[in-house]
Amino acid sequence: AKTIYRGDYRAPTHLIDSIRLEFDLNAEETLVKSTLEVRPNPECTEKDPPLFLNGEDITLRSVSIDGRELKDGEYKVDSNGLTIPGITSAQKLEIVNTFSPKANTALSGIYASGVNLMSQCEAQGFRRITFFEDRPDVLARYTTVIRGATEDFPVMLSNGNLTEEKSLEDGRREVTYVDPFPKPCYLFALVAGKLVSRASKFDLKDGRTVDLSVWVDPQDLDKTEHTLESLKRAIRWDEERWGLELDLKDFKIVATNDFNFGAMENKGLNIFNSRCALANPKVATDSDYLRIEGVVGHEYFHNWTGDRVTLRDWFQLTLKEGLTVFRDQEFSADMLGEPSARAVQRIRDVSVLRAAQFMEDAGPMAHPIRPESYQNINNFYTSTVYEKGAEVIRMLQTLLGRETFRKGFDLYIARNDGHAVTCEAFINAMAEASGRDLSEFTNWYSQAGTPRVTVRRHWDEVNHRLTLNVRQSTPPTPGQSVKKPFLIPFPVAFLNSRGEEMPVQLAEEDEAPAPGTRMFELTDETAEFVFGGLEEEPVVSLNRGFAAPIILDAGLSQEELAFLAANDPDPFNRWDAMNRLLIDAVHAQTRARLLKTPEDVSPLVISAASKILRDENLSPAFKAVALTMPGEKLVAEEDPLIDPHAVHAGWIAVRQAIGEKNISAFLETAQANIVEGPYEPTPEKAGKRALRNLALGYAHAAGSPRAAIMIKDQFMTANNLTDKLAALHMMANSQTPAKQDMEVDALKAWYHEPLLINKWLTIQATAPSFPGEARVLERVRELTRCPFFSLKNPNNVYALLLGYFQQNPSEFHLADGSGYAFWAEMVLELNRINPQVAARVARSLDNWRRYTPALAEKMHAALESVEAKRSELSPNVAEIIEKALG
Ligand code: B3K
Ligand code: ZN
Repeated sequence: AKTIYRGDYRAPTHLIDSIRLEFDLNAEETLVKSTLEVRPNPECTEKDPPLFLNGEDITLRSVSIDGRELKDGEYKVDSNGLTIPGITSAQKLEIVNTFSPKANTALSGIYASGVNLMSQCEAQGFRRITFFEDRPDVLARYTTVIRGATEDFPVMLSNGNLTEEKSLEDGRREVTYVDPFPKPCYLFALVAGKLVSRASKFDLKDGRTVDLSVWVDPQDLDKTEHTLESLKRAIRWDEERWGLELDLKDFKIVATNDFNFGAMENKGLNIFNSRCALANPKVATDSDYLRIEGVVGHEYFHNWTGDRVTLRDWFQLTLKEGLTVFRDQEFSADMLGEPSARAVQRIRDVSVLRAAQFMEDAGPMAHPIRPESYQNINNFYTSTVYEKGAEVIRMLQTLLGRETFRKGFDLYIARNDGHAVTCEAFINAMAEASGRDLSEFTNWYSQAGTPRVTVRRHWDEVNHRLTLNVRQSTPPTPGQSVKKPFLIPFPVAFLNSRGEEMPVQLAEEDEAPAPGTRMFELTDETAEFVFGGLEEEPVVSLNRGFAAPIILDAGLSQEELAFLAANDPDPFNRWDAMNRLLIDAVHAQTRARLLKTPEDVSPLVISAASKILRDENLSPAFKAVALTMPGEKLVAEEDPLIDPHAVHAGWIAVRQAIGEKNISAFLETAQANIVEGPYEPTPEKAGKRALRNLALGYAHAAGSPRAAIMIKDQFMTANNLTDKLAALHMMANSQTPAKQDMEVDALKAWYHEPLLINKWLTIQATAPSFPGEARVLERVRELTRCPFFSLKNPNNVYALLLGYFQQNPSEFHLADGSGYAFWAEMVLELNRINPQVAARVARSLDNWRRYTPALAEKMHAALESVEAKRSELSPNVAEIIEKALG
């Protein structure tokens, strides 16, 4: 496949000022008439270049210029698009084409979802609707006319304002939408079908009243309240925190069960995967409620960071995604209120980054947040572009301070509104607002890989001075063997033996600052800091709040980690210390298994866990995150060679030891954290549920019969999905014979609700198998053939197959390689149906080189078996496989 390089950007040959689209809807075959006002781009340096319009999987019917139909030979059409020479002045171009929504299983362009039609144009779906310059720097004004049978399509929506609505003589209806804002075609949307809505008026701060609505299948109307309320909170927050107002009279959200991604920020008409939009206590857990609020916020915030200020080219993706993730993280944190609750949000965000992005940065797909090249842009909607991109924005806020950052943000919006720009636009606005040269900072945009920061301490007992020697280095990544140092914010705090913060005073300074965190910056490969004015040797608390996305080796002993886990006033670092103790404990147990030298789980980690569990000053929500076992994959990632079975056994041993040594405390905690009354997804109540379920999990893992009874009872009586699902999950992960009945009961009750079926599938895919039971591989394979699973439905695939391939390492990495063979089979099947989904599944074998040789060899063979079908592979999958083998 062809590689596209960032440096090869050329301005468009022609500009398209306006487009009028007329759709005659039909699920089998839809007809599109597109009228374009085209003119040569004065900024194009080529002399009289032909006009090229992208078009894929669509059938051209006719092309006319200023009313004259072009004959064969006056244009050229192939599988990539339409070429028309001789457009050297402004012209009116009329194109008629058709496509089939029903046949569109790639879910890109316009496709059928149940009885409805949905669109998804980002990144390159518009070319599957009509011929157009499908690139984000061509901004046009859209008028969309939709005609459809009244019976099939009682609702027809597109971007902008409804300006006309009429019944046609043939029993169809026609609607016209005009979008007042010029936009790139990736933000176009069309939705039609039998939808109903929950609507509400909303008063903006500037005095205008707007219409908000959430559109769904009729059976989902009772799952839209949280969506609508989240949207209102997002609008209010964007006004208050960033001074940004909604620019439309009307803002719509649509939910669909068939969607490749989480959601899409189409101008004024956001389309959501139902799992990121629909909630009620029966179908959504506490974390679903949070995720929905976050994603509704994310898409809404794109209206300014993405839609009004858009991208010049797809290499700039992080300009809108990193920034908008940063904004949605801040929104979610603000919705939680007080600082310790906000910390829980930060802990969750960092956990996601460490689990997914650090792994990506260490594998064959490692890329800078702004990639230098790609084969298929859809493969670059990654946790690097999104989550690491958000960390890079957050570092800017940390370095410049909130107030200056806000000035820079305002400048960025004001200056670039209505334009398609590059990441430089953001950096330049920040540099100008702060008066600071940020050129050193841009390494974060151009270099891949996670920096390692190592800190070594020297305590001078005579002079009471502490020296920190800091070294940063970043391992090589594909195509980047040597790295320059990064500009890294480096917060430092000191604790005395009572756990109180001490002043952080440089030895050369005369005055001690107030006790607390002090911000420094790392700029070179090495740095030395000498601190004085210290009454005793402090315990250091570094990179508080995860100020930089680095792997920090602070050189802390297990005792110091236990001290921080018990005492650090900074909740993030307190969690981090506990988390590190847990990870180290699993490492120790894994090693003990590999070396066949049994050892007890460190009493330090057990007592640290018990202290947190019993600490009356900590919130339940915090205790729950602090005592959550780190994922097996996260732990394994730090091993020189991964043996998933040894890690699994080590993980089980640590959880069991913590459970056994604290069994009564866990049972008491479970008892004390029952949430009474009707279900509410508030942070306090959700925190209690999380802690109760965590406590039950530990007690159950330690073999407590009482815990088993409480779990069963919870499954039967819970008035909410959080508790019910947690109970089912705990049972499915244990050897109890009662689990079969529970699983069957759940399936019967959940059969008609796709959201619940997906949760059920994930439980099956991520459970262990015990002696005497069928292997998970066999169960998963069987489930792919059952009537409630379809390879055509991305959510089914993510729930079952990604669950198995990516969240159940000890069952997937079977010694005989049969798990990998099944992976290859699924990738090839999906490749024919939906290349984007197939490519996501394909990434499950990315870091095969990291495994023990026996496994690595079999993973390699599976990759080669897919590569052998090269000629059948979509460009999406081909790129992933090629890079994995690379
Ligand atoms: N911008 C969309 C992503 C679309 C994915 C295309 N492969 C969702 C979001 O980030 O808001
Ligand atoms: Zn986004």
